[in-house]
Amino acid sequence: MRPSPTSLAHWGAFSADISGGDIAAVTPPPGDADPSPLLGNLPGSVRHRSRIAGPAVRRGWLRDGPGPSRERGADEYVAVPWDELTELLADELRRVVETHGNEAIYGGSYGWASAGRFHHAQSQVHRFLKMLGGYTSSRHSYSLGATGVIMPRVVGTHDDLFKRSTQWDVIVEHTDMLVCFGGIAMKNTGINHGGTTAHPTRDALRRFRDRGGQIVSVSPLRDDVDGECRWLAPVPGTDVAVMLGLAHVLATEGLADRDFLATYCTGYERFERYLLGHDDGIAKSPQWAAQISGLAADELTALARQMAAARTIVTVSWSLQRIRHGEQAPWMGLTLAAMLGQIGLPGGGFGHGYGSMNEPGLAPLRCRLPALPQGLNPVQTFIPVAAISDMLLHPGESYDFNGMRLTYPDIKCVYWAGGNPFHHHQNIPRLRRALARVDTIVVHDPYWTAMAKHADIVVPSTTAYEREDFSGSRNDPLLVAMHALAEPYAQSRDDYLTYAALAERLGFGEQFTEGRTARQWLVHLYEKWAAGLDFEVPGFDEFWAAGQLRLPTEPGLTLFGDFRADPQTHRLGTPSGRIEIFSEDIDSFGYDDCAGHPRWYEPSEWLGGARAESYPLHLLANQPASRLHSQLDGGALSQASKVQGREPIRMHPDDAAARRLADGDVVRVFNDRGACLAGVVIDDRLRPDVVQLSTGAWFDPADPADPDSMCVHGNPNVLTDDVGTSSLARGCTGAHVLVQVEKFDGPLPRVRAHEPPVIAPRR
Ligand SMILES: Nc1nc2c(c(=O)[nH]1)N[C@H]1C(S)=C(S)[C@@H](COP(=O)(O)OP(=O)(O)OC[C@H]3O[C@@H](n4cnc5c(=O)[nH]c(N)nc54)[C@H](O)[C@@H]3O)O[C@H]1N2
Ligand SMILES: Nc1nc2c(c(=O)[nH]1)N[C@H]1C(S)=C(S)[C@@H](COP(=O)(O)OP(=O)(O)OC[C@H]3O[C@@H](n4cnc5c(=O)[nH]c(N)nc54)[C@H](O)[C@@H]3O)O[C@H]1N2
Ligand SMILES: [Mo]
Repeated sequence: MRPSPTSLAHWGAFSADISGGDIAAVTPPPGDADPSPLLGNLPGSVRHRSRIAGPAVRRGWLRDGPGPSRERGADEYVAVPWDELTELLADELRRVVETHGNEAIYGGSYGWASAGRFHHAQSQVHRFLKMLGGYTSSRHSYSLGATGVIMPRVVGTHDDLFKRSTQWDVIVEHTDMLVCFGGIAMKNTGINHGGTTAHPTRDALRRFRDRGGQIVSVSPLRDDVDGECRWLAPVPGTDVAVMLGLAHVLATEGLADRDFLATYCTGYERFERYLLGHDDGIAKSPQWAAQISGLAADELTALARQMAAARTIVTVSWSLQRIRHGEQAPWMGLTLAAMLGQIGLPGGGFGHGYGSMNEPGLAPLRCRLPALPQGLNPVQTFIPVAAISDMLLHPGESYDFNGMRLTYPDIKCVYWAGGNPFHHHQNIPRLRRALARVDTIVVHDPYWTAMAKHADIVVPSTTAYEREDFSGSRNDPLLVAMHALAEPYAQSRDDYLTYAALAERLGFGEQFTEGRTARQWLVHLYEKWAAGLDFEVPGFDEFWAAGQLRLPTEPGLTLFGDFRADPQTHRLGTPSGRIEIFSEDIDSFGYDDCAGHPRWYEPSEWLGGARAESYPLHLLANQPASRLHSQLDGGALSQASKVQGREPIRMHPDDAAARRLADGDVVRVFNDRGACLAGVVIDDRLRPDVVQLSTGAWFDPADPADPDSMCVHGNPNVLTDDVGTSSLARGCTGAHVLVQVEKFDGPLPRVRAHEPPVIAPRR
């Protein structure tokens, strides 16, 4: 073993012991107060059996040429040499462009890939496809599909809600009550895209409580807050009704800050008519909210009064907008905070995503980070990111999005690098049918994910630990040098080299590489960045040898503090320059699923609706505590969480007893869209009738040839509905789904998710 230099993952910096060409052990840096347990998935990941060893082409595609195919996901592969792969792929791209135009390439390629500013998979693929003449792109994210559209319309930004949020130190010092919808899930705070080197949340909450601060967690799961809190467990998906109930108390008991609403907001009166029931005859009172949410009306009344009497911050986790009508929860949370009148005061107001990412609450950098220039996309066509199956199944059809009427393009080639749609997308049976329709699917990934197993052309990428890079994120003070920890596994290659070879063959090699090796790009990006800074940084070699560089950050921020202090100079980027509790623009779109002010809509998947008669359990498909999404599902931490090899499903003791289930049983989780197996964990920290099965178990169909096949491993996206949040944002709604659970008595199918497919040698 030799000790090696440091690297960086989305969940933290580390140094590694290397043995046999793989990571043998990892050690977090001494400066990280609360290192993420996810580091435990790294040992053994470089040479894991699920790695893609070399370029491969699906047998049917090689035999029949490009075209729709239902064999995807069930076919064998043929190993091809790199030169042949480059030739086949370049020819196919040329064919698609010449026959169908660049719009026919879907290069949205959503996903988290890995940390690293240069080798960032999406930056590389987008740069390459732009030089090829462009591609149909995607907008927004699975994380923040609804927020990304609604918040710019009502507060003029969504980025600043996270980047320039009220900082933990300010909350610790000034806040009395932290009322958090969706909790502050410690499991989620390990992570930030690009990498994060310190984890301050646990310590901040400890200091907050030490000062006498109170946490109220509104969440179906008790453990969405670590340690002491007041736990209110509503029926999932009813938070907007709860917020309206609280708002009703403020409005009717003279507790709403009318000066704040008049000075800093617009449209409160229109909203208040709805709140008080002036037009529909339904007062959104605590009693009304209690009937919907299952919480006690008295408790809501008391809570509202306490919130008005204290320095209170209302936080809304990102999970609350990953549901049908997901626009409403952040908008209503903001409205509730506006009524309290504390937005912009230290420790009061609104927060979005505390406990969703290691970003809200952390000081932002005073400078930008180095980044790979990508150029412009000559193709204008885009889709909201979670509309992929809709697009592939309905070419030429038109749809509403954010006040526009758009048309789905006719996609012939799907090009993916750095993401896993079989992890992130809803209704996998539908996704499989959609993917069967295109001519060619190209996937770059280090691992044989389900997406790679549905590809026609499989490109083996290196992992971040087999190449040199640097990385950091905008709310973290360190730029970290990522030294190569191991040699590239088998025939895997950096995506950069793959694109360079393709570009060369397609006639734009020099334009793509600018004549630089990867190492030369690192130096170039660093030096160009350094030249644009208004402070001095060491030269690249010095930075590289030191392993990290500390950058200046902006401490002491309060969200919208500037706006509060001077609403004229610091107008918000909304049409009125203020917080829009009523938005004329949204109202003018006339959508029946998103009105001009926040309001309660019945979710499609919830325990109060008719669908619950057939599927009486509300499944929360939240983020896994044991990994980042589907990444390193084969790692030690993730594997240790499995029950008989299946993803754990947590159930309340009453729900388990009603089905005669015991800890460790394997169950079939199902609804009318699909089914999966999972392993029972009985836990009373859930509201009854709620079950929790996190995302991220690799999709593993019992019969790969059948698109409706059960997943034997526990991927909840075989169950979720592929429907957008509303006509406004069309965001991902995968966090919630109604299901039934029964004991699985059949012979247990083997989990093959992490086995490579059959790969034949090239004859
Ligand atoms: N039901 C349900 N579904 C959800 C959610 C939910 O709450 N419920 N949450 C959603 C959210 S918020 C998100 S962000 C998405 C996440 O969805 P994704 O971001 O698609 O999930 P990941 O597993 O992170 O996929 C990253 C892939 O990139 C690969 N990769 C890593 N490094 C490299 C590289 O250098 N090059 C290449 N080519 N590939 C690389 C990894 O091996 C992995 O396969 O899931 C969404 N899906
Ligand atoms: N360990 C780990 N951390 C992660 C990730 C990961 O994969 N693993 N993914 C990262 C990414 S990309 C993202 S976008 C963020 C996502 O951050 P979030 O979307 O906030 O994360 P979730 O875990 O889906 O949800 C947080 C909690 O919200 C609660 N919740 C769900 N629905 C409701 C509801 O209707 N009402 C209320 N009141 N509460 C509800 C659930 O109990 C859940 O545990 O997490 C990031 N952090
Ligand atoms: Mo996300």
